[in-house]
Amino acid sequence: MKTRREFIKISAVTAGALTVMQPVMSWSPDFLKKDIEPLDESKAQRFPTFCEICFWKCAAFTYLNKEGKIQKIIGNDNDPSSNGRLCPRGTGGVGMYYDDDRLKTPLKRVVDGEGKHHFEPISWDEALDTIADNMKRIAEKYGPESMALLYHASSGSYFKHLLEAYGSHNVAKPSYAQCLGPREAGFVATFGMGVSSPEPTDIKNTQCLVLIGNHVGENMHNGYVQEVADAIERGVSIITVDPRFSTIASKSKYWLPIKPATDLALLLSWIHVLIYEELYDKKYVEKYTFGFDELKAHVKNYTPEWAYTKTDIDPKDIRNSVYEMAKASPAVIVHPGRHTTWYGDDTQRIRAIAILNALLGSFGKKGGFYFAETKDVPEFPSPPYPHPRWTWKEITKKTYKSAGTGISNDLIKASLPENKSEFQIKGWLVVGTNLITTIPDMETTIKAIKNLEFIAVVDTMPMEITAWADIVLPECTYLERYDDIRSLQHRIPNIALRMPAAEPRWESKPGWWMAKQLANRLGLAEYFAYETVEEELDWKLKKLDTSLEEMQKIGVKLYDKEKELYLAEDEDFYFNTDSGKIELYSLDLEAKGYDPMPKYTDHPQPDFGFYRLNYGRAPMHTFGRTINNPNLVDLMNENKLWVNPKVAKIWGLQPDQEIWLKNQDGKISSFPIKVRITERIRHDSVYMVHGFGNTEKELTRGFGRGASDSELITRVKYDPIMGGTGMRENFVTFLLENPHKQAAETKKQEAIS
Ligand SMILES: Nc1nc2c(c(=O)[nH]1)N[C@H]1C(S)=C(S)[C@@H](COP(=O)(O)OP(=O)(O)OC[C@H]3O[C@@H](n4cnc5c(=O)[nH]c(N)nc54)[C@H](O)[C@@H]3O)O[C@H]1N2
Ligand SMILES: Nc1nc2c(c(=O)[nH]1)N[C@H]1C(S)=C(S)[C@@H](COP(=O)(O)OP(=O)(O)OC[C@H]3O[C@@H](n4cnc5c(=O)[nH]c(N)nc54)[C@H](O)[C@@H]3O)O[C@H]1N2
Ligand code: SF4
Ligand SMILES: [Mo]
Repeated sequence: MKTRREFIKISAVTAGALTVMQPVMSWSPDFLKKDIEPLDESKAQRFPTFCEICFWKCAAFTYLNKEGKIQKIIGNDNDPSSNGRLCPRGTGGVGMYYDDDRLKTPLKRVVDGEGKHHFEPISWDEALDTIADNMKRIAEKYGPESMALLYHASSGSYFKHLLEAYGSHNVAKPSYAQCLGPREAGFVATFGMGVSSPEPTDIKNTQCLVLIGNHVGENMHNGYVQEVADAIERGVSIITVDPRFSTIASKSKYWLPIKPATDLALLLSWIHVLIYEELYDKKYVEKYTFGFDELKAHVKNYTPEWAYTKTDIDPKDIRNSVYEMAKASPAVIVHPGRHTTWYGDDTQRIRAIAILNALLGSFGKKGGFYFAETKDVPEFPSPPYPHPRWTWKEITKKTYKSAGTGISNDLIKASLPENKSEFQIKGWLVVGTNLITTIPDMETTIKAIKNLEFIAVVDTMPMEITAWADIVLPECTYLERYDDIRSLQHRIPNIALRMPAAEPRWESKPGWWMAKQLANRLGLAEYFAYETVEEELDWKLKKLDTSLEEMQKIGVKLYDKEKELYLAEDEDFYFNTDSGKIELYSLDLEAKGYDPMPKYTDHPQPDFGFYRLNYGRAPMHTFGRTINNPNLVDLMNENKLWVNPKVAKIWGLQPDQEIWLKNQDGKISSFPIKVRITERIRHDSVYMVHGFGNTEKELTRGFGRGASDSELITRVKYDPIMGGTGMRENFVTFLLENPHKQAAETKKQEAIS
């Protein structure tokens, strides 16, 4: 087995890889010391869990020390998602439990005579009664459909059940329209099935991995990083397309520093070369695909020479990189990415990626994409849900015909005062999503909130979103609670249990308990017909050939496979599309009035003196949810702005100089950000890690640290097919003096005169 040090090697670019490179991050020796603090596992008490620091949900055990206090979280060896190893954030999850800035009691917003508000602690009874009363009132006045749930925490599943029992299906997660929605829509249109999570990419067996803006190593999805680290060791050809010299770019055979927003040109030219140089998998294409001739005619003029004029990538590199893929075919993966809401034409970009995989014969083949399996978890018996008069589909599906789930930004729009349609949202339940920084164009989100009749927020921390709540409910952390059973797709079907390792601190409570309490108050008790969550889980686990007692010991259970991982030679296979084949030409998109094949369109580029705002992940943080975590703040406590040396010279910027940013719409960052001068970013862009620049003063470690990309994302490019919010068409310029000081002084002057 690999040591932790080997595992994290991929995140720290080794010295000498390239002289222009600095380590992406230096793995603090302190962190490693903390990590190898002696723990006698044989004596320690341990409780199974799965991690909530990101959505990979690695299974682990929480260990208590001799005093019975939580000391450490260690990966569960039987978990296919983590293979017994956690990423630094997962290990640092303990800090979430010990964070004294946590929400401690239910709170209510109190507005004084001058219109100023503050929060007052209240009892659980008062908090739950207030929420239930408001939900009843909204149901009577407008119908239960006018209540929406926006969630992104595991406990959200209990609230979803509550809302559906109450009569509303207006439920959305930011992981769709702000994240992986375009990828799912693009794969569904091509293969008749989405990608889902964890991505069923057969990296273990691949010979060529193509990453398009997918910055694995900074994006720390655990099992994925492990497989890529192994692939690097095996000498697999990696082709990285990224305007930024990312960690993985430094490990790649080809780094194609693409001009931002032009990926579709590159993808179409790759398709052109595969077809016109007859390098595609002819047998596979003939057997499984539909629309090859149309595709061939469509890409006729998309030559590498044409793509060069769009992408800045040398036609020689375009050809050589696609020859590399063809050589490896079918053991090649053109990775679909995960956060794919970039420029608005994102479903079509992913379509091009899907088409490339089809031409390379990699879908359903060893070293390409495997067929993943998921264990179905039975529902605890409860009455059928009432039939809602309308759902998110009425709001979303007329415009975004291929939307696969509810869309958070559409539910937000349906809450605006200017929405005069019959489909109006009047109240929100928000569970574990910091909507203010998560949904682009925060002013619209705030305007919607101001128009709501009621908003309750369930969170663990005081965050930007909790500041807008009428009622705040403090959830205990994942280390202090049960949650629904984790069932993830994988090579092997598997389930995992989360159970508490400690009592909830202060008055915090688990989400399932809150949902059940609300159900009681709403007359929906029969939907939660168990005394304790242990009873509910045990019932489900017994149907899954195990029990709560057994799962409390093992944490993860693996099941026999029922499906083959790959297509057999010449196997007939029905794809769930209109033609029953892999659609290079999409009949469904055509019928809905969209382009059946992806077309290239130019996107705006920044004006003189402006730079494209690019953002991404850092290995030791997850969005804004970790920026106050004492363990993780130790590793990185602010973000910096990556600026190309040429640009720095024009502006006379020095390393670590603090500057403010102003975007194309005049929006100015609340806080300054330090400059990091590096060749690793193109001259037309700047880059920062998302999640910093928090404006919540109660966060003693997170407040005002670095700058927030979210504040500067005021322009949104909606994907016409599935409604995703393209966020990468925002441009910023630099302010070298504190603009807020100037503004304050002007105000003072005006007051005096
Ligand atoms: N500007 C910008 N916007 C983005 C992105 C970006 O890179 N830049 N990324 C997009 C992507 S890919 C995604 S997936 C989304 C993510 O969007 P979110 O999941 O909303 O992101 P976070 O900022 O982590 O907010 C999580 C919230 O949940 C709370 N929380 C943490 N644990 C728990 C828990 O156990 N229970 C409860 N009740 N609450 C909890 C945290 O305190 C925090 O308030 O953001 C999207 N939006
Ligand atoms: N440590 C850590 N890991 C995480 C997360 C986290 O918060 N922290 N979040 C998880 C989640 S929810 C998600 S969705 C994933 C997201 O992870 P990815 O899917 O990898 O993220 P993206 O934001 O799409 O990719 C960011 C990269 O795209 C590049 N890029 C920007 N513009 C362009 C362009 O026009 N073309 C190309 N080709 N590249 C471009 C940026 O330079 C950057 O390297 O990460 C996951 N993993
Ligand atoms: S990848 Fe890291 S943060 Fe995400 S679930 Fe796994 S251990 Fe937790
Ligand atoms: Mo995401």
